[in-house]
Amino acid sequence: MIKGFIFDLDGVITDSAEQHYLAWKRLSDEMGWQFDRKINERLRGISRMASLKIITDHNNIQADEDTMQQWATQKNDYYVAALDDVGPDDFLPGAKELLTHIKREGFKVALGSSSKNANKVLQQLKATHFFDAVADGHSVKNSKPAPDIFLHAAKALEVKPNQCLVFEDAKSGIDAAKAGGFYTVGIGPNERVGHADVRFDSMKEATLFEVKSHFKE
Ligand code: B16
Ligand code: MG
Repeated sequence: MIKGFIFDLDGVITDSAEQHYLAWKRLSDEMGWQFDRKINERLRGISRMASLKIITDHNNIQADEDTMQQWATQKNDYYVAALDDVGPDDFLPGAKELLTHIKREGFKVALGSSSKNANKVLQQLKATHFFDAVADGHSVKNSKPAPDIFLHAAKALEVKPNQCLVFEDAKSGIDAAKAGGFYTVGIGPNERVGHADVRFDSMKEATLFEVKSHFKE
C-alpha cells in the first residue's frame, strides 16, 4: 500500500538543470576547460563535488582538495545567483498539479534531492508547504546512487521504503531508490530511466490517476 511520495527536485519538480549547466559552463569557460551539454548530462543527480570531479577528469586536471573546493564554491556562487530568477511559475508542467492532488488525498510527501540548495529552490518556487520532510545534500554523507537520501526521507515520513514511490529523472537516482527498496517512477527517456518500475516522458503525463493505475493503493 502506497503511503508516501518522495520527489527528486531538479528535473522532476523544476528544471534547475539549465542553471546548473550555465554555472558549470561559466566556470569551465573561465578555466579554459572543455565542457558541453553531453558531459553535463552525466552530472544529472550527481553531487557538486562528484560533478566537478567528472569535469576535471574529462579535462585531465588534477588539483588538491582546497583548489577543488574553491572551484566548487565558485560554481555554486554562479548557480545561487541564478536562482534569484526562479519563481512560482517555474514548476515543470504537471508537477504542481500532482503535488496538489496527493496532498489533498492525504499522502505523505518528501523531497529527496542531492542539492545543498534545495530549500532555496523550494522557497523561490513557493513550494515548501507541499513537503512534510526535506532530505537534501546536507542530510546524508553518501549521495546518489547510494540509497541514503531516500531512506532518510522515508524515515522522516515514518513510512517504509516499500510503501513509497520515488520520482526521479536521473539514472543515479533510480539506482539509489531501487537499492533502498523503493518503488520507482522514472521521468524522462527510456535510455536514462527505463529501469524504473514505471516511466513517463515528463511530469505532465504523471497524473495521480495514471500513477495510481500502476501501483496498488
Ligand atoms: P548543489 P537533484 C542535483 O539535484 C542536480 O541534479 C545535480 O546536477 C547537482 O549537481 C546536485 O543536485 C547538487 O546540487 O550543487 O546545488 O548542491 O536532481 O538531486 O534534485
Ligand atoms: Mg534530478
